[in-house]
Amino acid sequence: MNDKTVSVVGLGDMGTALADALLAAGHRVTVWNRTAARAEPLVARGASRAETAADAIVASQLVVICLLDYDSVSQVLVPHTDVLAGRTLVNLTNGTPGQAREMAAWAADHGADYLDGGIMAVPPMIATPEAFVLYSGPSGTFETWQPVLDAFGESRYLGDDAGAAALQDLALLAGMYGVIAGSLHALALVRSTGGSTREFAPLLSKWLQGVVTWPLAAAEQIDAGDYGEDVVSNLGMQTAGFANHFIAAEEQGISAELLLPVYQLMQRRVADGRGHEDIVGVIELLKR
Ligand code: FVH
Repeated sequence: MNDKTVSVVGLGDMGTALADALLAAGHRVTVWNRTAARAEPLVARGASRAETAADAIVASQLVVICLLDYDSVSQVLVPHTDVLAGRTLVNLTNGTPGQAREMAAWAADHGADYLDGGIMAVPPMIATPEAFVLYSGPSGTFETWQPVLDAFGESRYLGDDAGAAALQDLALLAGMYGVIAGSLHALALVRSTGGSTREFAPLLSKWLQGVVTWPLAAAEQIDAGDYGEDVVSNLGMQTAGFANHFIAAEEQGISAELLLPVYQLMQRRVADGRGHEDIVGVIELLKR
């Protein structure tokens, strides 16, 4: 075992990128993947292949795990509880806050330190300035391993609640999927005319640049619990205009199903007498 040795368990697109980043940073890297052949390119680039997941865990004090989902993490780790003591597991598999907290408690039961993480990058972005990775778990564990983890991109520590990284990961992805959903509708509408989406896309992109700061002002209102009185571009006006999306979609022969849930919430808020407020107030309907 060596300070500079890191094990990577899971060599899909992301695990491979992580292992490559560690190699590039000068670490000795031991890799394991269920389908052994996926380790071969990394071995050619200098990694050592572990025959079993247990061998990979034993090989390094720091074990980075990047598998498809938490079920696969359990399937890989649970048979090897006897070799976990003294190791630090950094689980970068996408999951929920609850799954992360459960995994952290399970790891502690077996004598392992645990950090959960959310990778905010696609594989080609790993080890570039655009990549950032969210981490949560014990601060001492993060501080110990941050110099190694920085190889993946900017490391952002969110506190000792193991679920914090998964929560913010999912929150950021939700924002992304909202933009994707709206953009898909926009592009479908343009395509329905027989027009070129390629010609339209730069205009859509320019329009969206103006929307990227929207969460900053929205957050101010949410924290204050104040959605304004008789605001400009109020919810009532926006809801009246929103109906045109459905009429236009019908006229153009496309489905408006990506927009329907937002419209229904806007209508409910107006029905609650909040039409004079900002659209941000719709967030109150998302409480359960
Ligand atoms: N790729 C991306 O754009 C995103 C970026 C943000 C973070 N995500 C999350 O990263 C996790 C891994 O994603 P990935 O891109 O590496 O995914 P795949 O290329 O599909 O590789 C999946 C690996 O998981 C292994 N695996 C699946 N099931 C099992 C199992 N039951 N037992 C053991 N290993 C399993 C699979 O092995 P194999 O099929 O090659 O044998 C791959 O190593 C993921 O949470 C993303 O949400 C990526």
